[in-house]
Amino acid sequence: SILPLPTQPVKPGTSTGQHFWHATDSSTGQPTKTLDSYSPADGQLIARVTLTSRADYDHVIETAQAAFAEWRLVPAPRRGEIVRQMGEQFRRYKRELGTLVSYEMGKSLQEGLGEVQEIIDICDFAVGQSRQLYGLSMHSERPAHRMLEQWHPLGVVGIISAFNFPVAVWSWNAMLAWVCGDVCVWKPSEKTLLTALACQQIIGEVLRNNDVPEGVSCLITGGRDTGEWLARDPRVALVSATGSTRMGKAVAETVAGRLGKSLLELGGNNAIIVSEHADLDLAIPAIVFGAVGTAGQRCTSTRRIIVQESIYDDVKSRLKNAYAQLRIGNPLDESFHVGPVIDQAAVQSYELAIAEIRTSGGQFVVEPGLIDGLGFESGCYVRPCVAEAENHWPVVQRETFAPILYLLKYTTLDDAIRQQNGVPQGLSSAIFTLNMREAERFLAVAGSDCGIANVNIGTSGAEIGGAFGGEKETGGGRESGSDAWKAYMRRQTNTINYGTTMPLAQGITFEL
Ligand code: UN1
Repeated sequence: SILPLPTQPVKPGTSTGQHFWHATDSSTGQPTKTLDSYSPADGQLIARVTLTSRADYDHVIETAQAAFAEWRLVPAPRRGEIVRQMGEQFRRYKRELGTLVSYEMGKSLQEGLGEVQEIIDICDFAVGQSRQLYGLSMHSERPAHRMLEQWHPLGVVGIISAFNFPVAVWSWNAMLAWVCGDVCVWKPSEKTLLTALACQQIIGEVLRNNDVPEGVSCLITGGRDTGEWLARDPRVALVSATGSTRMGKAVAETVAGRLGKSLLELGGNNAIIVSEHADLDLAIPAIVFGAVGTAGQRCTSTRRIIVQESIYDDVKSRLKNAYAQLRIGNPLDESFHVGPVIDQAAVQSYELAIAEIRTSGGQFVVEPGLIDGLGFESGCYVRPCVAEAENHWPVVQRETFAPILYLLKYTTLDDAIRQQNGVPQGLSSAIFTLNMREAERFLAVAGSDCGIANVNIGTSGAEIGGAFGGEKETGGGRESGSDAWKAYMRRQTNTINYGTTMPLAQGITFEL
């Protein structure tokens, strides 16, 4: 069920919600600002959330710093046990949270549930990781010396997350950061505040039951300014930011200006190469899910398909048929495949891109348009569309967060790979082929330049076990599985002399 509408403004705070519940700004005595959350599904106001003032922000960071001094001393496997209990909580509330994600963000209920499953999966992963924060040991060049490396936590980790995965991306960061011994300050997208508050509530019980110090899990709310506070703040050791390339560049520059660490997950412009050796019965559903899933608002959404010329017309007509079967409507109703985009601004950027495709000379294979009438009153429902385009067009080169798929043609595989790589972004990519040589060339050094490269599956829907992220304007960060945990820790190299002499490295002699 959907959480009831708040009768009182909902206010953010730290993990147990004991702090920062005042109705006035503590420094100025002025009433605090609030932000409204509307569902794009039906246009309803679903929450009114107090924004974090600068004074409250400073209090949050101080609380987080104090919590870090204690939390880092808790043995990592014990921290993992607490994350395990959080995973249990998310299992318990999967339906409720998945429903809220779907209602507040607009993705289909199936995808909302899938997002909560990603949280559960990363919790399980992090529990195991908590016993595997391995450092290497080395052989010293000096006698009676030992060398090793250890991984220590960083401190306060700032997490800036986007509306499109309002809870999963937070959990990739937070669950790993916690087992690593860090404390987290989360600034969710201002478009999906209620799901963020729900996550704090869901884990709050675990934090209280385990006497976790206040400040290990903090939530701050606000827009760009609030994100900038994190980026500028030398008390924040790592800023992990997910969102647009524009936002990421601003964060990266600011954080680099104080020589802080940043971890960036920015835009994608993901393509699928469809070879003449493809099994189209696999390729078509993968393309359609990749392009219309989350209404084209995943950073991994399929935005371009690059099709071998001999099968181009066949793929085009199959896509036309597949799109004709798409049902668009309220995301909570499981008979629909596609829900709304997040808000009116997203509708505008969809319309802008459509106009630009037309002026560039693009032909629509599946027509775009806004949907209105009964059930579509929010004004956020758009038709997923497919346009024949050329890779170099500016509109194709940029990431429009909407269900628009560009159809491109290729002759040779080299040409296909050139087009696939020929965009500023480098997140996800795929090839559909049953030809082993083609698949291997795509994955090889001169193949895809993306952080994710798949064979016979689509560009979206990565599993949490792999490192997630991409190159070029995608920002270079890696989150989630593999050894992504290292980004949340600092490496310390130790050399220990257990002998009775003081030899120097590199054979240098120094006698007194
Ligand atoms: C994102 O869009 O920011 O691979 C994350 C996927 C999801 C995560 C997407 N597991 O599509």
